[in-house]
Amino acid sequence: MKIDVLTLFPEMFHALDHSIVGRAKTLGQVEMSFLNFRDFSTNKHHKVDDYPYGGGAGMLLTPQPIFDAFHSLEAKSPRVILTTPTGKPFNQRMAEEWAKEEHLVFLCGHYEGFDQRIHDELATDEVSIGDFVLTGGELATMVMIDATVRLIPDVLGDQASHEDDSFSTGLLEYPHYTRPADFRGLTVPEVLLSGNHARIEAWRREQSLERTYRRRPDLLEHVELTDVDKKFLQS
Ligand code: 6GU
Repeated sequence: MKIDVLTLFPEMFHALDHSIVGRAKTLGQVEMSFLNFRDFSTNKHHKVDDYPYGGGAGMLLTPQPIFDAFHSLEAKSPRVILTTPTGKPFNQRMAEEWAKEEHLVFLCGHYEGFDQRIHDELATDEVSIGDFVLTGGELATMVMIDATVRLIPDVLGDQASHEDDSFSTGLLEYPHYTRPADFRGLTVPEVLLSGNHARIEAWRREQSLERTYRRRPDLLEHVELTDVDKKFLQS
């Protein structure tokens, strides 16, 4: 996969040189480039923003530097993701779809956002990472790159490790425990030590259901519940 990021702060993206995304870069499973669109400004002071027509607070990113930076990319038919708090909320489904793409381009917003012509002419997707306002789209872009790259086949060593992820099943994940079985009197639920795989599976399903019911009841609307699930939730 190729990922191009248009940003005023390319240095921020060194965070992606670490951990699983860093390894994917080293192994050549994903290739990333970070382009500072300020370098494309034809303004003598390299200005990239201007006042909004009609008045109002704040400055807007002006079209010229972003259009020219975008058109400098070798982009056949990329998905172009514009970061904005007014976008569609990012979720695991989108990460799964994006992980299948050959080329992603991220446009990182700043100030009060982009001139609308950038949205209209360049973006294929307008995305937010949640109901809060960030100072810029860089951290949001890193969040989305991380969530997407780990789903590229072979990036996670053990393929099974994301099939059970929270949200992949539609429910939140159940609690996990590792050794020791007794840590300073804090013990692991007995069922997990039982070796009884049917009991363990049933316990995990119940824990997922209960956690989802308490923390994210909105998710339960979209999950196929078995009769056993429904009986448990009514208990
Ligand atoms: Cl994608 N950008 C900005 N600036 N703020 C956000 C966001 C994105 N998602 C949530 N808040």
